[in-house]
Amino acid sequence: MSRYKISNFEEYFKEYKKSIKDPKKFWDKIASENFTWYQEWDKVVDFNMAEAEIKWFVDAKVNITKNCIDRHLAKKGDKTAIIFEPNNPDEASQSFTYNELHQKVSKMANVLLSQGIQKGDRVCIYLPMIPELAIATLACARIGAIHSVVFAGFSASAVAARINDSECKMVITSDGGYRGNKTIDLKGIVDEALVNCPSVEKVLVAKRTNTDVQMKEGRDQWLAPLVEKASDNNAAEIMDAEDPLFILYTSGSTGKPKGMVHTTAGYMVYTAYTFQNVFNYEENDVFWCTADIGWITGHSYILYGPLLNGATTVIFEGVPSYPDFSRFWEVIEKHKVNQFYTAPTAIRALAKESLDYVQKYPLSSLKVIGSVGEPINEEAWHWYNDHVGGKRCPVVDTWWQTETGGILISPIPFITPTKPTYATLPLPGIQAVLMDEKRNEIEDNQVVGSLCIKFPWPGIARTIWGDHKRYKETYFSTFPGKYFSGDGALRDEVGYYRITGRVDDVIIVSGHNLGTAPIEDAINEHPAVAESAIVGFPHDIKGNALYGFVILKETGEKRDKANLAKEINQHIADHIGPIAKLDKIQFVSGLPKTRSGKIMRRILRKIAEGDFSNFGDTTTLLNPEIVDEIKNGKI
Ligand code: 7RM
Repeated sequence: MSRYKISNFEEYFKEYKKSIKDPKKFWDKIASENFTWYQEWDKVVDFNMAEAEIKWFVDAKVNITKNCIDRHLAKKGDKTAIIFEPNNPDEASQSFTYNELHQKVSKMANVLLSQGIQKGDRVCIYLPMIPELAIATLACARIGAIHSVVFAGFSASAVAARINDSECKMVITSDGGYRGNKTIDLKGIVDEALVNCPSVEKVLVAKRTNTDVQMKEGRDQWLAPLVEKASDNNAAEIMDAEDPLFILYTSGSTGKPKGMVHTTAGYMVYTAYTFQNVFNYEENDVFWCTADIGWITGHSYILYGPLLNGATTVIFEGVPSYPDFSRFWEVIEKHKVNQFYTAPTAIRALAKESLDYVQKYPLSSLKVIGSVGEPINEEAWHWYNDHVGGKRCPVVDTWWQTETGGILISPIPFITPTKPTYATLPLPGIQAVLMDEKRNEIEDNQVVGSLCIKFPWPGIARTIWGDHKRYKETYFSTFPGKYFSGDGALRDEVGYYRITGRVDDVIIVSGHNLGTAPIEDAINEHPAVAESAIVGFPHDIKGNALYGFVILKETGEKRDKANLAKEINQHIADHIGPIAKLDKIQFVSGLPKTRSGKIMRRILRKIAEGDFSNFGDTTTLLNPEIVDEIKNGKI
């Protein structure tokens, strides 16, 4: 499974050129050499970007779980597939070999079939980060049911909206879940959601917390007895390459959540290829991605990417701050993790705490460390590189989206020289371009443009469930013929990309187009600052002015705020230029964040504008209480 591995920088350029010159040939070779197919394709790709119609490996037949599991059994049936690390460090961790995973997924697949689930049916999975989550997800894929995993932190109304949008027939949940020192009543939330979900016929309930829950007669069943009775013999369903594999909802800043649909073969090929190359996975390595399987990062790089490569992948139930801020480092040490993949929001939160937490652990098993989800600011990058990676592990700053299925822009470790705040170069097969407002391709360096991809890649989502028109309008209409990511980026003189934030968040000050990330980066460089977010607000002369929300480190808390504000502005003037100075600076104790850790700038913008009337959909906020604090402190 390492036939598609890139081994030096020259080879990267060679592969990249080949992939652009003849994408069909490039993906054809990767797909045919590295997977098990029931039947190969007639055509590698068929597409019409204007209509947002994309098909890969046309007419091929495949089952992704055959490739994730069965294919490895002959040679590595006894290798550990999954390590489960519980929320509470006093509870024993568990591990499952590929043989055991095969048995569990087969049994679960038979349970689903016996409960009337058929190919094409939608199954909502609302589980904490326990082994059953991985097993249920793979079991759906095995029988061709479309999984819709909903992050187990969402509220009843958010769950109901997602279930109804895709008319799920079944919900798989648990009695409860642990997260840090909290216990979450998942079954209660499901019961509340299902009052308004007519499509759901059955609910299967895993046991985790042993909480007393209500079981609705005729609808709800405990999972364990069903699994126990089920046969472990399951012939995987033969799927068409373009049969939907899953739906995953992404909130976006406006409108109802979009059910992104990923299909079988393209997603399989793309996640496997990118996992291998971006993390330089080597046999016997232990890979840990700290995301939740409820997000695309978990789908692609906890489950599918690692398992397709026969890797050992860690499923972590807990949070970075429980029982204390050393938990990540303790788990790395305990399981001798080799590749570690997390988000800037976690890195910044941990960097705020005492260095003792991280320095207690040698972390010498680490080889590659990754970042995803937001732009990683320079200070956080260095902290991660110095204190976690010990300056020996390449930092892979990976840019991608729910819609892209897998990583599109990232360094290849030990090959691409890294540069803080730059996601660096597009992976082979990815034709990235920057577009200006006049819809022309930008050739210059250091100009913010809209980041687009001008040729399809196998992992791209194919549609929005039930709303192809919205899919086409959102991603393929702004720049006709191209996929528009919604993100802004800069390109340097060697062609490295730096993501500057969502283009909706770009602020034009006196005619200058400044991304949010580079300015926040400069603010965060101030020694007293832990984190920041900037937004624009209307200004008579400049058009827009900048409003900064700043979280201080403990040292900063003790200082005179007026002086600090001056220093921060001086800092910005020195690092970017006086043009980027903030008109207003408000010190806050936190920033409104989505449950996946991204700053919700939309709310900050409203506050900066003094418009407290309607903050839009705030159900995906992790910390709604912070909104009032910020509102009340507005300057
Ligand atoms: C994987 C994921 C997608 C949005 C995307 C960006 C932002 C993600 C980076 C990043 C700068 C990165 N999927 N984003 N990775 N920005 N550098 N390395 O996060 O659908 O939940 O979010 O996240 O704005 O469009 S997502």
